[in-house]
Amino acid sequence: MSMNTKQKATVSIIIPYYNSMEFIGDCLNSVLSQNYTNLEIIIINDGSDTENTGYIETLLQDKRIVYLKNESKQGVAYSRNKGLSSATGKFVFFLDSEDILAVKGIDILVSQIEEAPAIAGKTKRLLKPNDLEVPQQPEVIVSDKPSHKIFHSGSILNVLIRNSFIKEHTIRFYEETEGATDITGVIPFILYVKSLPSLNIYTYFQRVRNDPISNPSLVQRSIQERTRDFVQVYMEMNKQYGTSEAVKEYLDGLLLRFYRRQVINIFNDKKHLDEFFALLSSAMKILNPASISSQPSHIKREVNQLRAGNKDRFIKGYRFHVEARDFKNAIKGFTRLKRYIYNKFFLRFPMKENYIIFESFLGKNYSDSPRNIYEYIIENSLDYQCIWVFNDKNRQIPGNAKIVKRFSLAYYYYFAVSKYWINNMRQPLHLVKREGNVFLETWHGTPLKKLVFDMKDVYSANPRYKRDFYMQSRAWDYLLSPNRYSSEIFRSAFKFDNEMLEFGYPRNDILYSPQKEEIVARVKKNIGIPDNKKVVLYAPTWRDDDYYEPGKYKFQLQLDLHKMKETLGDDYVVALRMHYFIADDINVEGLDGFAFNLSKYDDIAELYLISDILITDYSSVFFDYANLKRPILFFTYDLDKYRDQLRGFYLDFENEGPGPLLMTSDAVIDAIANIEEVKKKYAEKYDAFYEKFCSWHDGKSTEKVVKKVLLGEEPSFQKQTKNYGG
Ligand code: C2G
Repeated sequence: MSMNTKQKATVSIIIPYYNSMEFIGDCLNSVLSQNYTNLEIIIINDGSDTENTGYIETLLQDKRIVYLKNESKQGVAYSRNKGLSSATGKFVFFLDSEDILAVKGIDILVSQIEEAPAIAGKTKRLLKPNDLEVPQQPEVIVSDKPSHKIFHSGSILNVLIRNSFIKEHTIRFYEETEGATDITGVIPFILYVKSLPSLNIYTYFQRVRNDPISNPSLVQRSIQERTRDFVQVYMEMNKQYGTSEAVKEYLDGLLLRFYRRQVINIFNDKKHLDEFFALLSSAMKILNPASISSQPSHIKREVNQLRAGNKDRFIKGYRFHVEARDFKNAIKGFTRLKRYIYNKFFLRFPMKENYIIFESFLGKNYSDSPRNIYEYIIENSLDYQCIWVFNDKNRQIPGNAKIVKRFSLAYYYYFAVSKYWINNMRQPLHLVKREGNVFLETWHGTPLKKLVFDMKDVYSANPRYKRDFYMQSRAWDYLLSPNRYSSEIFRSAFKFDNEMLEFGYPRNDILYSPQKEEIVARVKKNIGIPDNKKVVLYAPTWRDDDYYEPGKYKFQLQLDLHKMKETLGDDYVVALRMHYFIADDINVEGLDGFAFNLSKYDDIAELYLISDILITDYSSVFFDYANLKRPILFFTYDLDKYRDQLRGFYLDFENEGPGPLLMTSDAVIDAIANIEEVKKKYAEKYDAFYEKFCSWHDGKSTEKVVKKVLLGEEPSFQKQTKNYGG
């Protein structure tokens, strides 16, 4: 069969690698498991740091791997050139170290190339794991496409190239820039090859990295850096190959494509105006004017002004273009229109110095630290106009706060004019903060599960999660911290570098209140829990992988409530409290008077107060509950999966946890029946736990926060200096 003769040809796969440890394993696996085995795998370590270098060196067992190393970072072009110099295969294929080859990808490309100098496969963007399962066409179809179409994005990836073609035309990448260097390797194809075969089959998965902040890929660098590189490459290639009509047309096409997609963002920051006007102007001056004939009229106008070097008119036109785009977007729907009004009008209204806008758990509750801060203001008759955000416009709360419905026009108005924003979660990305605004982020718990930049995941439900989080948290002037352990985590996980208020959580003041007993009596009465019954509170968290849609998570109750009632019903009742992300309703039918579904109850702190025992899993609730020094049981039926696959923990939970980890409903019932023994057994661990996580709390956290943030007083108490480790 002809297949066998083709199998003999070696394919050199060139993989430049720079600090992308979390991806290279998948990348190499996809290469090593190709059914086409005659490979020469050339990895060029571009001066990665020690940890990354160590990691990659542990992967190099296969004899087909050629490992090259740059002493310091030289860039992708240099590395690819180095790879090319040592490539001995009949074919060459460039693969990036975060990307993945499709099963049989190389086989299909080799079997279809015939005599062509190169062949292109189809590329799929890789955002989430199931993108790898994209359905393939049942039959391989090869069609001829013009070279400039194959390389329309300027990328050299996912093209199997005949090495003799590379040698004949001395293909090399331009090393003077970091980005846009692929183009330089593409030029010979544009010069010498009219069309190339192209497949209808996915052969390459190109990962969209989810952490453009700590580890940006080349295409995720700032628009300014990318523009500088692009223009430099454009000019240089024009100098070298501009006399070829085909290359000129190709380069001009790339320039116009880049301009149309990116220019709207380049001038966001006025300080770049002169530099980028000059840069773009110099590039546009050598553009062939015929190439703009098919462009829309505003692009034509802008390009002509750039060519004429007419800065003032260009800026005017450009601003008009931006305004027109914003307006066009705004009138696409009421939601967009409100955002537009917020940006263009409300933000220009005078700021109200004594307005404070509060939100807790995305407008679902009147709760958490924002509530305590608000109540401190009312109790002390401080002169502020308070505004609360709720999903339900008819919410009633104490005091005379203005209630606004989340995302209504009034909501935007009050966010725009209020000097103070107090929120326990992230604000929507589109709520741009104005100058002079003070944002107090209270956050909502001591972290157990890994957060944001400490999450090593390569995929996530929202690939923009890390970037968005980063942008949102830049707006926080103050972040509350409940303990030293959290302060350290917030610095690394959020990359938070503004002021951390290490006062403990206002939400926990109630747990130290002198009126505790009255509160308990009132709350129990309101709920209908008899005085003579003890309360077990079950408050689990949510699972990242179990949802109906983003923000709406499933929860399957694993506690056997009927058995609990039988065994413990004489002494206890159970308060069930699901996380605010849980959409499933808990069924308490037939359990009247024993099980109370309090998932919609406003403030969990009141439920802590009325309960004698807490059952939770991986929720931060136990860090707060421990302030009460009451027993805690962990119902961790899915511990391995949760810890190892979903999130990973900051804490040696099994050893440091202030209570037992129980895997079955029966074990939980048993522990409750023998709670005195559990208490004794965990007494020592509990004390250590309290010391590490609760000891900043003294019932006065709210006062400290208000004095610092609103009244501008420096706290008069001693700041904690003891280092608790962790
Ligand atoms: N919560 C609640 N009821 C639950 C679970 C949580 O009212 N059944 C509230 C508690 O105030 C808790 C907070 O929501 O402290 C955060 O819940 P977690 O279960 O810890 O989960 P998450 O919302 O993912 O936040 O740094 C902490 C983390 O970000 C955790």
